[in-house]
Amino acid sequence: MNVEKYQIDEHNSLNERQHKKRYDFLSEMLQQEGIDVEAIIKKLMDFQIAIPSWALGTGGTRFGRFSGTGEPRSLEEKIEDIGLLHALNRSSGAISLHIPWDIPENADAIKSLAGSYDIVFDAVNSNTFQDQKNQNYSYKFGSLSHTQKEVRQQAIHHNIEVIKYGEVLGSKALTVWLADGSCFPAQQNFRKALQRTLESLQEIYAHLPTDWKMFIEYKPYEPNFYSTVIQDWGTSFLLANKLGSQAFTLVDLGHHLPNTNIEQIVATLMMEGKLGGFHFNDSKYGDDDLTVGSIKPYQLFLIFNELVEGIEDKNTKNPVPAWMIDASHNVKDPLEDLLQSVEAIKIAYTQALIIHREMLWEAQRQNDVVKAQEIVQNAFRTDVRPLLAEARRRSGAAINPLGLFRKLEVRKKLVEERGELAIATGL
Ligand code: PSV
Ligand code: MN
Repeated sequence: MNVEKYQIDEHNSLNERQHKKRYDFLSEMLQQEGIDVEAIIKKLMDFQIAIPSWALGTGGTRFGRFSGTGEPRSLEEKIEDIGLLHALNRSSGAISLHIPWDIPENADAIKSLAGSYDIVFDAVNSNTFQDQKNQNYSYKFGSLSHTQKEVRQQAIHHNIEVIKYGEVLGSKALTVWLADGSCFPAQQNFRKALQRTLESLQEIYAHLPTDWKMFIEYKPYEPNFYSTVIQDWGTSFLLANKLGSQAFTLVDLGHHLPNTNIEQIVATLMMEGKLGGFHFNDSKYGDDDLTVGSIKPYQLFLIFNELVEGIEDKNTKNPVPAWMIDASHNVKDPLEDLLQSVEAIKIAYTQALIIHREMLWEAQRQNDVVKAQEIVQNAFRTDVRPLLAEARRRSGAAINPLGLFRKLEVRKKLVEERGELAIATGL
């Protein structure tokens, strides 16, 4: 199914009056504070967040999976789902593919299908954390870091294949996340494992097209529980530096030990021009992969404060990071969950945009701790949702995407089309 333009127009005209009141009130207040509201609206209209191809179905845990209904059965249907999201919010105009979960068999047809929904291909992700059918060697004891050359070669070859798939689709980045590590002390020689990983990555990097980036994702534990070869941002940063100017660190919000100051990591990486990409999600304890902003919205805002600070500072040479969601939906409808996540990301981004930078820098220069806190918390406590709604309205999206999703009974229609038991590939 598609969400048609007339359905959006009808919804918007029903909601327009109330929206206008809220928007006029907020924009007037912000303008009085010297904030360029039009510039923010423009930034919001341009802001796109890639949807992971693996998160359009219901996820599970190692204890089981409670399937949803009407899930996309193919890559084509996943693109159709993202098309629905993008029609509703005009902020989900990209897809991040995981290979081999989502191999584009007919790349031209997939590319033109995506194009018909105004969707482009973001980073492609390799998978050497699971064994595939017909694979010669197992990744049980690692992939790019494996002690045996043949296993490493197989994993290197897979990454090169993933680049090739991405090239045909117009992707411009490869994300490498390794499950490699160890479950028990002394199982692995840390130094040698990292050295082997570097050498494997160097071989992959040599196959990277010149206009591509490589994102190296770190994670402290899981599925290995004692050590992970690329355990933290420092290790990823070290590898990215050794590889060269096309390699960057990717920050996944769920890949930190409790209470890690992620915003400071972001700032450090941006200072070095090495923050390449983001995987958004939220968590209470570990890599919970929950809806963005559902547990720690203040942390998300503080992260965006650093991102905006880094992006807007002309002296920072960091490229604008690739924005992606990496979540798993165990109890919610995946499409509703993704709509909520995109909204949460844009709220945090907007709250960071309304921070009065000059005033904040001055308070920091003066060591006026109280004022600095007031400035950022004032932004955080502002309900910026009317700005998001206005950006959507102007882009031809719905004033209230989730409201319209429910009103149109999208999931019910997808079930009618695909059946109750349609199950997506992915997590
Ligand atoms: C690993 O936990 C991760 O965050 C990586 O990005 C994977 O590619 C993704 O989740 C999906 O399993
Ligand atoms: Mn991730």
